[in-house]
This record gives sequence, structure tokens and C-alpha cells, in this order.
Amino acid sequence: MTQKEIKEKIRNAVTEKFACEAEDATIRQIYESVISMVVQELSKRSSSASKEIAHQECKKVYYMSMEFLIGRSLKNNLYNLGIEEKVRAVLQDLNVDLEQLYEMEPDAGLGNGGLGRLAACYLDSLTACNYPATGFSIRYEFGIFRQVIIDGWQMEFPDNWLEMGGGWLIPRPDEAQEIHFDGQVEELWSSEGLKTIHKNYYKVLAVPYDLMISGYDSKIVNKLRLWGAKSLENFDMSLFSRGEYLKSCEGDAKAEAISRVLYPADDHEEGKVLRLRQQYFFVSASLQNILQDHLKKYGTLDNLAEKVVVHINDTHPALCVPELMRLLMDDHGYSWDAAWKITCATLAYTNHTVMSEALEKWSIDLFSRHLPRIYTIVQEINRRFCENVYNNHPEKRGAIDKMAVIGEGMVRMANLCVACCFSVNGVSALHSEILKEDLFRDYHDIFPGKLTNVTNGIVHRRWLCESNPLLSDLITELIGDGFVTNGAELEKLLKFKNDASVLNRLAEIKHENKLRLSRYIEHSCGIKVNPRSIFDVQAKRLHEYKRQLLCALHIYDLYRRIKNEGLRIHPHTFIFGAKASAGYVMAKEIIRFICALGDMINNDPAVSDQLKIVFLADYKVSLAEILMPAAEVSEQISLAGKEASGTGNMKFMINGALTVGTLDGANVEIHEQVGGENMFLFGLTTPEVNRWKADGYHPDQLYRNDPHLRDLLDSILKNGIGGKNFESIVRYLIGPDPYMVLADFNAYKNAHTKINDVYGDPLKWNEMSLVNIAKAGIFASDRAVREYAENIWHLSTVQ
Ligand code: 26Q
Repeated sequence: MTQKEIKEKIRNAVTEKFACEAEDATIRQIYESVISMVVQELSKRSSSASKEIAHQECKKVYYMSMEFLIGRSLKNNLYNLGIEEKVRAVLQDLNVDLEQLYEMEPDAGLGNGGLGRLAACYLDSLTACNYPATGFSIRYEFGIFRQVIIDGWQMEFPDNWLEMGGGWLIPRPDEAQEIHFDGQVEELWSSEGLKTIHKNYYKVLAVPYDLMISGYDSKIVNKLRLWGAKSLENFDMSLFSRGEYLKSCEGDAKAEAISRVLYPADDHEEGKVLRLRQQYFFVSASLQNILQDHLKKYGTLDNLAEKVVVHINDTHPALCVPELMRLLMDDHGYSWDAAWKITCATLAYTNHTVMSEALEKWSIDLFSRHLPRIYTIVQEINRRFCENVYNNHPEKRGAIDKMAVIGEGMVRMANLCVACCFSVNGVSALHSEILKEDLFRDYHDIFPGKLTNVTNGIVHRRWLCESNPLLSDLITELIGDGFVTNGAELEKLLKFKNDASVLNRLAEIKHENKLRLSRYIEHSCGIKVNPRSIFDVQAKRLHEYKRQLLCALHIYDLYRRIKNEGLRIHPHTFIFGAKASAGYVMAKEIIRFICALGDMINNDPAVSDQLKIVFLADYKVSLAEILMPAAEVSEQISLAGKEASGTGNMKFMINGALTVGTLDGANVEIHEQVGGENMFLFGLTTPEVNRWKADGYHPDQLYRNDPHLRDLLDSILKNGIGGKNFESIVRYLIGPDPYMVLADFNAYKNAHTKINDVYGDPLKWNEMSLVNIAKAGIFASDRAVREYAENIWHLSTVQ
């Protein structure tokens, strides 16, 4: 598109949408018109891509995920289309600043954290790499809540993203699907054999809304299809005429509640009916859609697995297994055996956690009540699976109870996936080893080769090129722009490792980015930070296992050593960003602890030139885009064995931050890339954690035998923090803490001493930073999606 064409298109969009001239339009009208121009351009490309994909009979991947944490789209789309500067110029003529439009866009916060952002990065990379892919999820009216901190306590407010973000969605009511819940199943013998009939069900309509996914310099445009729930039960006129107006509308409310709001939990919580309905709703709508498209093109479902792979992002869409069976048998007349063969060959699954409490389970009672037909299928899957293990793997007879899909009154979703899917993968080398050796060990023995690893990745164009243009420009100047499409080329930077002028420019860019973040901090929370201080960031969901508390405890220790022992350190600013699950009391208590610590330290003139704490409210994708480029220290301090991968660690690394971390998740692979001399490793390893757990972890002994630690904790018991009581936190640390904060406390403190020392040698620090950037290419999601495409999905690119 030329600048002239863009100008025409924006002008036309303004007149069509608002019946006025561009010169007279409000900024909001311009904003909506620019989005509409981009959507039109992408739709055009999407439909010609679809034609080409159909013509080439390409195999397609359907990525099923309850979450796609898209963030903002405008800048990303303009960047990918290569028209950002042209649009900027056109808008300038209208006296509109493009940056101002960017700021008007809300984040599409349709996810909680890592898993949702991973799905968004993968769609972006799949498109850039020309793989035919469609994402399927729910059109939540409200995404992840807006977090406000009031007196240290997290409060949640609704996120009405559609008001300013709805312009990206194209409704496709003609492709709506019907979904059936509740009711009863009846089995009937007829001349054709046993038929199952689902009766007295409750109907909901699933209406698709498409969000176009652009890829950098790509031949194709893919889409993310989001299902919205609409009531199909007729408005109850009889109730209405009897004057029971509210009751007459109840049908509507129940159906439409399904796509109202994203569950703001990123761990398992008590299985709620609404969550199960959400899962079945989007799984059933998507699979019906996939089968219809396939039939239309090929006239048969016999070759489904040859042309389609359906990927299950964690167990949330695990109902794909019984639902695909149901559709093949009940709607398309396949026998059990034929349907099972197709289903297993079509479905692949990624696991994202090994923590047993996070593995999804549903009570039989609730499951069978709301999905009666699906339940009968799961029962039969379970029966056949157990029978198969019993007959064909006698050495595993003792493990059947553990491996079964149904057990202890529950339907176990992870077991359902592993029993069926042709591929199961973990998300980092360490995590995948734990799956094979521990969580899914018995399955690994009977299905050799099924379990594999694909280490996570990030779309480096968003996380480096778009969010850190200064750094991206410097890199381009040094090694050319090949790294934009091939992350591995970043390694060419290594030849500047000892080039002081390059290292100084790296430092200047970091400083610019720190100034930008400082302005944001002052504006959003009124705290003035020293831009020459070390910017040390821990930004991720709040979880006990991620151990924000370890960092907070260390800060309190620093504070006391500065005050009481005259310790001098390089000025250090600790920055936190973290949302807690709304019902997770301990996580909220940890936020309260960090905020209280901040209030006390930031207002104490005795330390304020050396130490500051900032808790940034409402951490989200667009805030991460300001945070990552400004960070110098990346905190990745989970208890070893608990963080499946982490992806924030990769975003910090590619922006030149140095990692202080445990050997957990993808930190292990970061360590492999940069070596121990370019990061700050500390703490127990996974085998050490396991050994310590087996022998019994006794933090009270650590407390009693370490006078310094005892003093520190006693002072919290005695004085609280800034007058607020945190006894419960101390009791937790010396009592049941399953994440062993105190066990790693001294090692962590030593790692920070080293950080402080190395920072005193800027050339050394910047050299380490450069090595981190240079070695981050392997964490590009282009690499990750290629591994999925080549090793698991067997997809080829569109030619
Ligand atoms: C389950 C049941 C009910 C309600 C909510 C949930 C739920 C929702 C979201 C459970 C888990 C999640 C999200 C998990 C997640 O984000 N996991 C992270 O995935 C990343 C991508 O692979 C990894 O890098 C992280 O290590 C992992 O924690």
C-alpha cells in the first residue's frame, strides 16, 4: 500500500462510518477509522490466503486455548504490514499523532499470564512463518480484571475492553453453531445398531467473531476465532404476560453468561459449572466448525488427521477428546474404533504445569449432570484404556488406578489427554524431563516416543523490535536486519563483545528506556526513582511458588543492613508487577507485604538514596512492553522444579537484562546459552529440592540456627512492617512453606551481593548484557512454532 492509498482508505473509512470529513472527525473517530482500514486490508489478504490454502490442500493447525493474551494490536499490525511510517505521515497531515492512537487502544486481556501470552505469540509467529493456523477461544466480554491497589490490598475492577477494542472483531453470524448442555441420554437399539439420543438438553448459540492475525512480511493472514454465547431458548412469553418480567429473561442471562468473563485464576480452583460450560461451549463450537469446513472441502472425514491437527493448550480444551468422538459417532456415523483412530491421530496436547493441585479434575456428579453424553463417552474411553493396560502391559497393572481417566470420583483431564493424544509435550527441557520421569512416567513407559519437548518462545518482533526500537535500530546498524526474521542472527552481535563504544551505546539506550519507565512510574504512582539506580524487576503472576516473597524478604534485609550496619550499595530500585488470582488470599497478602515495605522504605530518608520499591498496579502486556526494555536485572526465582518454563525470562533477556535465577524452567536453557559467567544463578536444584522434601524440610531449624535470619524474622514479628502486622507471613515461612523460601535465602542474598559488585564495573555489566541479547535468538517463537510444525504437526508452509 502506498501512502496515497492509505490516505484514501482512512478518508473513506471516516466518511462511511461517521458521515463526516476526516478534517472534522474527532480523535476517537480517527482511531476507529484507522482500525477499520487495517481490518479491511487484513480481511482482504485473509480471504485470498484462504483460497490459496484451499487450493494447495495444505494441512492446517487449529490451536485451541481458553486464553489468548493478545494485548494491543494496532502497532503490531502496522509493523507487520510494514506501513507504520506511512500511516504516521498520513495522520500527521490530519494533525493526529499516531502514538496518541496507540495509547487509546485497550489491551485485549483475554488471558491470565504465560499460557495465554504464549498462544498469542504462537499465532503471530505461525503467521509470519506462513503456516496455515486458526486460533479458537471465547469472546469474553470482560478480560482479565483491572487491578487497583488500595491501601496495599488488591481490588479487582471489570475490564470492558470491547468498548474501545471491539473494532478488531468481525462478527460471522452465518457460521454460528448450536451447543447442547444438560438433559439426559437414552440408548436405543435400531436396525442400524445402538443409537444414543441426547434429550431435554438446553441449547446455546455460539456466534463467531474473527480477529485477523498478521505476520511480519507474511504471505498469509490467519485468524483467531472467538465464540460469543447467545441464548436460543425463546423468550418466555407466558411468564412475561403473567407479569414475571425478570423471570422471563432468565434464559437469556444463563446462556449469555458463558462468554461474559475470563476466569481470573491461573491455577486450578474448585471446579465451577460455568467454567465447564465455557470449556465445552468453545470446544464443541470449534470442532463442529472444523468438521463442516473439512467435509465441505474433502467430502469425507476419513482423511481428517491427514489435513487437520487440533492442538490442546493445557487441559482446558481437553473436552476435544470426547467431543470429537461424539461428533464422529453420533453425527457422522463412525464406529467407536474408527472414531477413536481418527480422534487420537488428530489431537495433540501441551502440558504447562506439574503441580498436582493445578491439574484439572471435575467431579463425576457435576460432569455427568451437565455433559451427560460426553460423560458416557469418557466412561467408555476409561474402560477401554484400563482394559488395554491390564491386557497388554501387565507390568503396569499396579499403576492403573493412578493412570485411569476416571478415579476417586473425578474425571482427570490430563490423563484423558495423555491417554488419547498422539503427542504430549512439555514447555522446557527440564519440565519435559519431569513429565517423563515423574508426572507421566507410567504413560511414558507404555507409549514410548509420545512425550516430547518444545521449549517455549516469544515473538521477538513485538518484544524487541516494536517495544525497544532504540535497541533494535542499534542492532540493525551493527549486524543488519536479518535478525528480524531470523532470531539466530542475533549471535552476530558477539563480535562486539569487547567493543567499548558499542557497549556504551548499549548503556545509553538502556538509560533512555529507564527514563521512559521512570516517567511512567512517577505518573502512575507518584514515586520518583533514580534513573541511575539498578532497575531490578519481578513481573509475573503472583504465586507462592514464584517466590516474590523471597525478593521482598531480601529487600527488607538490605534495608536493615543499610540502616543498622552502615551497608553501602549501588542505588537499587526494585520494581514489581503482579496480579493475584481474585480468591488467592496468600497471594494478596504478599502484595500487601510488598506495598507496606515500599511505603516504609520509600519514606525513610536514611535509605532513600540507596533503596526504592515500586509496585506497579495492573501489570499487563502493554505495561510489560515498557518494563522489559528498561530492566537491568530479571528476577526468575521460583523454587526449582515448579516453573514449567517462564517466558518473561526470555523477554527480559532479549532486552539485555541479566537474570538472577534458579535452575528452573527455561532458566536452565538460558544458562546453557550464556554460561554461569553471564547470569546470577543461585539456590537448590530440582534433585536437591526433592531430596530435601523426602528428608523433611524444617525451616524452623534454619530460623533457630541462623542468628541473622532469626533477627530479621523476629523484627517482622515484633514491629510488623511500617506498623502493619505480618505475623502470618513469618509463621508461614518458618512453618509449612512448601516453596522453601528460607532454604534459598542466603544463596539469593549472595547472588545480589554479586550483582551489586558487577554493576560497579559498567563495561563488564554491559558486556554480559550484550552476550544475553546475542544468545536470546533461540527463544524466538519462530523457532518454537517450526519445531511444532515439523516434529509434531507435520505441517508445511503455504507456497
Ligand atoms: C484452571 C481451572 C480453573 C480456572 C483456571 C485455570 C487455569 C487458568 C490458567 C489454570 C492455569 C492457567 C495458566 C497457566 C499458565 O499460565 N502456566 C504457565 O504457562 C507458561 C507457558 O507455557 C509457562 O511459561 C509458565 O511456566 C506456566 O506457569
